[in-house]
Amino acid sequence: DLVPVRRALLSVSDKSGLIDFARALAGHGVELLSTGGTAAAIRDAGLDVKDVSEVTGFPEMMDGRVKTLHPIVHGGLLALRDDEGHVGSMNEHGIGAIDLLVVNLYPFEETVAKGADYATCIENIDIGGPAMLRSAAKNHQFVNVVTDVQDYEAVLSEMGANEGATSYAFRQRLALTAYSRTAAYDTAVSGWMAGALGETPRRKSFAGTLAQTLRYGENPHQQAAFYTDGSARPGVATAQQHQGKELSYNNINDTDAAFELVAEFDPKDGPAVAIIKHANPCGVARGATVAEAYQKAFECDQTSAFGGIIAVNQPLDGATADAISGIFTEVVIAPGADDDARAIFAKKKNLRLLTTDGLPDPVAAALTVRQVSGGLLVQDKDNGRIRSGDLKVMTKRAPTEQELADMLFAWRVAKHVKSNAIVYVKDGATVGIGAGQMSRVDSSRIAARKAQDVAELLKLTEPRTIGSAVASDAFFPFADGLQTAAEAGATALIQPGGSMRDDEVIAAADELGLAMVFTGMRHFRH
Ligand code: 93A
Repeated sequence: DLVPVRRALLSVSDKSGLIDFARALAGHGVELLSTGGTAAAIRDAGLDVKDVSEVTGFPEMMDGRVKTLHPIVHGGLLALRDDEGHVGSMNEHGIGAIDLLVVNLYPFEETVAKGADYATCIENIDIGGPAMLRSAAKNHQFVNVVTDVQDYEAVLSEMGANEGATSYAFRQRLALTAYSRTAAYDTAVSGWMAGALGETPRRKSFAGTLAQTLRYGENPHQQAAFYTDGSARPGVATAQQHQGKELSYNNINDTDAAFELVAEFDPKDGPAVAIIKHANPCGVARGATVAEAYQKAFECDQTSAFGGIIAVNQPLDGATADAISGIFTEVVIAPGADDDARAIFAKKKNLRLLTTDGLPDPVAAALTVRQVSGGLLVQDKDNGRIRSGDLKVMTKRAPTEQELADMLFAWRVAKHVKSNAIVYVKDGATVGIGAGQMSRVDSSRIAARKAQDVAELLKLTEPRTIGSAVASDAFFPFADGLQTAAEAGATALIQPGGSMRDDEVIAAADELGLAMVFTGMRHFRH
């Protein structure tokens, strides 16, 4: 199954490593064919190379849109060398076999990431390149296809070990790489197009581009990797890391949760900070300054905040960096950091600082995917938003303005807390969060208990749940969850409503003098 490499076609946008590779191929006596820019680079290096246009008898035309789309090229890639009919066609039409194809594509993903305009993105959709990759990969019985610059070395060592030939198994692996690349490329194009049209990507497959092989997964015995989907949205995938070791699987997951949550708070309405542990918030707050917002978020549950992940909705300054440096923090992510903040964090070697060009858009259309045995569950991302006008007051007492503001704040946070989620908020800061319990009343109790612990720790005269607003991600099936909240001192309650026993729950709220509103929308997060 060894096939000698005699003739190669090279057409690459990323020209790194090209000359060394071409020179080594020439050293094996391989004839080189190439397209415009690639041929020029090879020729400049003093190597012999033939232009594809000379071979096809057609010039490159239409601004390069048509340069390799020709039967002489595709016939040379696709012909079965051991088939009489195929060989006959080659002879009849003057088609020479191409044994090695070296192609990397127009940098579509990079063009999108740079924020290029629509026409520029379109022009950077490579057509001829993927067509050749697919032809060569299909014919891997005879043809070698290389699309990853990292594989140049492997090709040379394979040829070196086999007197200029390659094995079938080797060509199979190259073909797999090529098809993975064309699949990811088309995924990037369709994802971009869906974004440009404001639609949800209609993807059947969620193949991404390998961005990073991770040291391990959720646990050290699990292997893991991070794939990007080609969308250029601000977030953990596109963030710039300034310092510290590589992010881990859990870091990436938690950083994403933190940044998505804090993005719920428009920077125009003032600074907000979220602290995340195990993908759940342990403190979220607004403040007059970023530093104040951090302090308030931290005080929600300073025990849990240790080793947490912090997300901010505005650029970091020195005062905030100083405050954050008080305890061990894994990751800080923000849409920018000034020189003071950078200098202060630079002294914290283990802290990873990530900055982005903006915030995630909490109401953008997107898909979420989860794997189950035998399949994938796909749904629209929860980008539901409730405004004060959507709320229905269900109790005799209407909420005060402060209660209303705190309810809406609690509701936005609750969307990012694992169900059953209960969130107490007072004066624009969470003061108790209950997450991930199998019963709603337990979440309510845990949140109140946390607030009690904090009151003791901070030596407050009373827990801050007194006079707080409380949000529940789904309806209270019974009055007991609400009674627990009232016992903790909550005076206002926001929940979807829709329980069979809503009447009972409303009556209990009235009896306790609570103000309760229904959102009509649920925020399960399982
Ligand atoms: O515009 S194209 O889709 N039309 C083609 O026929 C074609 N053939 C190769 N782009 C095409 N290519 C791409 O050109 C290759 O995939 C490669 O990325 C690039 C190399 O161009 P040059 O050799 O001129 O630098």
